[in-house]
Amino acid sequence: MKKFFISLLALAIIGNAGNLFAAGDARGGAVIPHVLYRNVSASERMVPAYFISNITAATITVRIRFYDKAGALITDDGVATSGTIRGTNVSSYDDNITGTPASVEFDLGANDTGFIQLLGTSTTDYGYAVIDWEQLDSDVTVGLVAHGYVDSIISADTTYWRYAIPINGGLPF
Ligand SMILES: [Ca+2]
Repeated sequence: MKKFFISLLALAIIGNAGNLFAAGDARGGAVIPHVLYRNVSASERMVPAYFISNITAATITVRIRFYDKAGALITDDGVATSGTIRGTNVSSYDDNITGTPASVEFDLGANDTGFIQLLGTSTTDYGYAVIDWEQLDSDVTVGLVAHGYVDSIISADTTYWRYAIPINGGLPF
Protein backbone atom coordinates (compact mmCIF):
# COMPACT_ATOMS: atom_id res chain seq x y z
CA MET A 1 0.00 0.00 0.00
CA LYS A 2 2.83 2.40 0.84
CA LYS A 3 4.35 1.80 -2.58
CA PHE A 4 1.00 2.58 -4.15
CA PHE A 5 0.78 5.98 -2.45
CA ILE A 6 4.40 6.79 -3.31
CA SER A 7 3.59 5.98 -6.95
CA LEU A 8 0.55 8.26 -6.82
CA LEU A 9 2.70 11.05 -5.36
CA ALA A 10 5.29 10.57 -8.11
CA LEU A 11 2.56 10.75 -10.75
CA ALA A 12 1.23 13.96 -9.20
CA ILE A 13 4.69 15.54 -9.25
CA ILE A 14 5.36 14.45 -12.84
CA GLY A 15 1.91 15.65 -13.89
CA ASN A 16 2.59 19.12 -12.52
CA ALA A 17 6.10 19.44 -13.94
CA GLY A 18 4.95 21.12 -17.15
CA ASN A 19 3.31 24.10 -15.45
CA LEU A 20 5.21 26.98 -13.87
CA PHE A 21 2.66 27.83 -11.21
CA ALA A 22 2.20 26.36 -7.76
CA ALA A 23 -0.80 24.28 -6.81
CA GLY A 24 -3.79 25.83 -5.07
CA ASP A 25 -5.26 28.17 -7.69
CA ALA A 26 -6.83 27.68 -11.10
CA ARG A 27 -4.23 27.17 -13.80
CA GLY A 28 -3.68 25.66 -17.22
CA GLY A 29 -1.49 25.71 -20.25
CA ALA A 30 -1.02 24.97 -23.91
CA VAL A 31 1.80 24.54 -26.41
CA ILE A 32 2.42 26.98 -29.26
CA PRO A 33 3.56 24.43 -31.83
CA HIS A 34 5.43 26.80 -34.14
CA VAL A 35 7.59 29.90 -33.67
CA LEU A 36 9.52 31.40 -36.62
CA TYR A 37 11.28 34.76 -36.55
CA ARG A 38 13.74 36.76 -38.60
CA ASN A 39 14.40 40.50 -38.45
CA VAL A 40 16.91 41.69 -41.03
CA SER A 41 15.31 45.11 -41.49
CA ALA A 42 11.91 46.82 -41.52
CA SER A 43 11.48 45.55 -45.06
CA GLU A 44 12.70 42.00 -44.53
CA ARG A 45 11.15 40.23 -41.59
CA MET A 46 9.19 37.18 -40.50
CA VAL A 47 7.24 38.08 -37.38
CA PRO A 48 5.20 35.63 -35.32
CA ALA A 49 2.35 37.11 -33.33
CA TYR A 50 -0.05 35.62 -30.82
CA PHE A 51 -3.43 36.87 -29.64
CA ILE A 52 -4.19 35.65 -26.12
CA SER A 53 -7.65 36.27 -24.66
CA ASN A 54 -8.77 36.00 -21.05
CA ILE A 55 -12.22 34.40 -21.35
CA THR A 56 -13.02 34.77 -17.65
CA ALA A 57 -14.38 37.61 -15.50
CA ALA A 58 -11.19 38.11 -13.45
CA THR A 59 -7.51 38.90 -14.05
CA ILE A 60 -5.23 36.08 -15.23
CA THR A 61 -1.43 36.00 -15.00
CA VAL A 62 0.21 34.54 -18.11
CA ARG A 63 3.74 33.22 -18.54
CA ILE A 64 5.18 32.16 -21.89
CA ARG A 65 8.35 30.18 -22.47
CA PHE A 66 9.76 30.69 -25.98
CA TYR A 67 12.42 28.15 -26.94
CA ASP A 68 14.75 28.63 -29.91
CA LYS A 69 15.81 25.81 -32.24
CA ALA A 70 18.64 24.83 -29.87
CA GLY A 71 16.22 24.54 -26.92
CA ALA A 72 17.43 27.75 -25.24
CA LEU A 73 14.87 29.92 -23.44
CA ILE A 74 14.49 33.29 -25.19
CA THR A 75 14.63 36.32 -22.89
CA ASP A 76 14.67 40.02 -23.68
CA ASP A 77 15.05 43.59 -22.43
CA GLY A 78 12.18 43.78 -19.92
CA VAL A 79 10.29 46.33 -22.02
CA ALA A 80 7.00 45.71 -23.86
CA THR A 81 7.68 48.18 -26.69
CA SER A 82 11.26 47.23 -27.66
CA GLY A 83 13.59 44.30 -28.21
CA THR A 84 12.79 40.80 -29.43
CA ILE A 85 9.61 40.17 -27.41
CA ARG A 86 6.88 42.81 -27.44
CA GLY A 87 3.48 43.03 -25.79
CA THR A 88 0.39 45.14 -26.44
CA ASN A 89 -2.71 45.58 -24.25
CA VAL A 90 -1.18 43.75 -21.30
CA SER A 91 -0.22 44.94 -17.80
CA SER A 92 2.57 44.13 -15.31
CA TYR A 93 4.65 43.15 -18.33
CA ASP A 94 8.17 41.71 -17.95
CA ASP A 95 10.27 39.88 -20.55
CA ASN A 96 13.53 39.84 -18.59
CA ILE A 97 12.56 37.69 -15.64
CA THR A 98 15.09 36.52 -13.11
CA GLY A 99 14.43 33.51 -10.94
CA THR A 100 11.56 32.22 -13.06
CA PRO A 101 12.06 30.11 -16.17
CA ALA A 102 9.84 32.22 -18.44
CA SER A 103 10.43 34.44 -21.46
CA VAL A 104 7.63 36.84 -20.65
CA GLU A 105 5.05 37.36 -17.92
CA PHE A 106 2.03 39.68 -17.91
CA ASP A 107 -1.50 40.11 -16.60
CA LEU A 108 -4.65 40.05 -18.71
CA GLY A 109 -7.73 41.78 -17.30
CA ALA A 110 -11.18 40.21 -17.41
CA ASN A 111 -12.14 39.42 -21.02
CA ASP A 112 -9.09 41.33 -22.32
CA THR A 113 -7.05 40.24 -25.33
CA GLY A 114 -3.28 40.76 -25.34
CA PHE A 115 -0.96 40.64 -28.33
CA ILE A 116 2.59 39.25 -28.21
CA GLN A 117 5.14 39.52 -31.05
CA LEU A 118 8.68 38.23 -31.61
CA LEU A 119 10.87 40.45 -33.75
CA GLY A 120 14.11 38.50 -33.40
CA THR A 121 17.50 39.18 -34.93
CA SER A 122 18.95 39.09 -38.44
CA THR A 123 19.38 35.34 -38.13
CA THR A 124 16.38 33.17 -38.85
CA ASP A 125 15.41 31.13 -35.81
CA TYR A 126 12.54 28.87 -34.96
CA GLY A 127 11.17 26.71 -32.17
CA TYR A 128 8.09 26.39 -30.03
CA ALA A 129 6.60 27.90 -26.89
CA VAL A 130 4.50 27.00 -23.87
CA ILE A 131 1.78 29.25 -22.40
CA ASP A 132 0.95 28.82 -18.71
CA TRP A 133 -1.70 30.77 -16.85
CA GLU A 134 -2.87 31.17 -13.28
CA GLN A 135 -5.93 32.78 -11.68
CA LEU A 136 -5.90 33.24 -7.92
CA ASP A 137 -8.83 32.12 -5.75
CA SER A 138 -10.59 30.55 -8.69
CA ASP A 139 -11.93 27.18 -9.74
CA VAL A 140 -12.33 27.84 -13.48
CA THR A 141 -11.22 24.93 -15.65
CA VAL A 142 -10.27 27.02 -18.69
CA GLY A 143 -9.01 30.61 -18.71
CA LEU A 144 -7.56 31.49 -22.08
CA VAL A 145 -8.04 31.04 -25.78
CA ALA A 146 -5.21 31.91 -28.16
CA HIS A 147 -4.38 32.13 -31.82
CA GLY A 148 -1.12 32.83 -33.63
CA TYR A 149 0.20 33.66 -37.07
CA VAL A 150 3.44 34.46 -38.86
CA ASP A 151 3.77 37.55 -41.07
CA SER A 152 6.32 37.72 -43.86
CA ILE A 153 7.00 41.42 -44.42
CA ILE A 154 8.73 42.64 -47.58
CA SER A 155 8.46 46.39 -47.11
CA ALA A 156 7.85 48.59 -44.09
CA ASP A 157 4.08 48.14 -44.04
CA THR A 158 3.42 45.38 -46.53
CA THR A 159 2.68 41.80 -45.56
CA TYR A 160 3.69 39.42 -48.33
CA TRP A 161 2.07 36.37 -46.82
CA ARG A 162 0.60 35.28 -43.50
CA TYR A 163 -0.21 31.85 -42.17
CA ALA A 164 -2.09 30.73 -39.08
CA ILE A 165 -0.65 29.03 -35.99
CA PRO A 166 -3.54 27.29 -34.24
CA ILE A 167 -3.02 26.93 -30.50
CA ASN A 168 -4.70 24.05 -28.67
CA GLY A 169 -6.71 23.38 -31.80
CA GLY A 170 -8.50 26.70 -31.29
CA LEU A 171 -10.07 25.45 -28.04
CA PRO A 172 -9.93 27.23 -24.65
CA PHE A 173 -7.37 25.91 -22.19
CA1 LIG B 1 10.91 43.47 -25.03
